[in-house]
Amino acid sequence: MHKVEVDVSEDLLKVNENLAKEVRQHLEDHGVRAVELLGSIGSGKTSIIEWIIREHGDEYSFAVLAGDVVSEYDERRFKRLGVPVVGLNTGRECHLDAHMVQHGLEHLEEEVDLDELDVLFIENVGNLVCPADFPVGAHERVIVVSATEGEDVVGKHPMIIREGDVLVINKVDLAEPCGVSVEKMVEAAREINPDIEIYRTSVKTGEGMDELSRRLLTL
Ligand SMILES: Nc1nc2c(ncn2[C@@H]2O[C@H](COP(=O)(O)OP(=O)(O)O)[C@@H](O)[C@H]2O)c(=O)[nH]1
Ligand SMILES: [Mg+2]
Repeated sequence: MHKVEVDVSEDLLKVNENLAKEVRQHLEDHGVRAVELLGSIGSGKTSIIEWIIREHGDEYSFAVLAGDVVSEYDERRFKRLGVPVVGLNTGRECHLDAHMVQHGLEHLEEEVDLDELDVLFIENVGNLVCPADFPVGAHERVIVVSATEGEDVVGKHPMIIREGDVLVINKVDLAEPCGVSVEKMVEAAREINPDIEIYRTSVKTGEGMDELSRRLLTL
């Protein structure tokens, strides 16, 4: 069997990396901490952000950049929480890039003064492959997988696991009915990236959510 590997142009990656640094600097100039969530569609990214905003909206000032290929579902969900949100539709692209985030921030700044924000959540497009090479300037890259995706989901996506600061294994309430061992997912992740910090959560039951929030909101 032939294996064909496709390299994304190094120039393109370099341009993105430089823009990501600019985004990060701009956010830091205004004292904003940015947390990016990456993972498959349905893993629970929006639910996790919603939970944190509901629980901590009194203590912190939040805003969201909601990435999606075409739809506005998530943008509407965040709007219902009353936080400033900008939707970023990528069209045919399967990931956000720093350029899009820079534009998103310009729109956000029409709505809110960055100096008044504490935390910016960036929800990337639902995909565990494409975003790996495209940092967007966030302080933390949080990979969200769910127990319902099966034990192999971690081992099948080593590139993104290597890029992550934090791994969330969500929907642990459904691990048993799905016959999935969360511990095997943890082991697979540790093998790929021994430094990644791992949280086991259920947005449904609240399990692990306080610990995760504390970690993500540490300023
Ligand atoms: N049982 C269970 N369902 C969850 C959990 N987290 C999210 N969901 C559900 O999974 C679906 C997809 O969640 P969503 O946050 O939209 O995923 P996203 O595509 O990653 O943003 C929704 O119906 C959520 O209610 C969880 O921990 N347990
Ligand atoms: Mg979502």
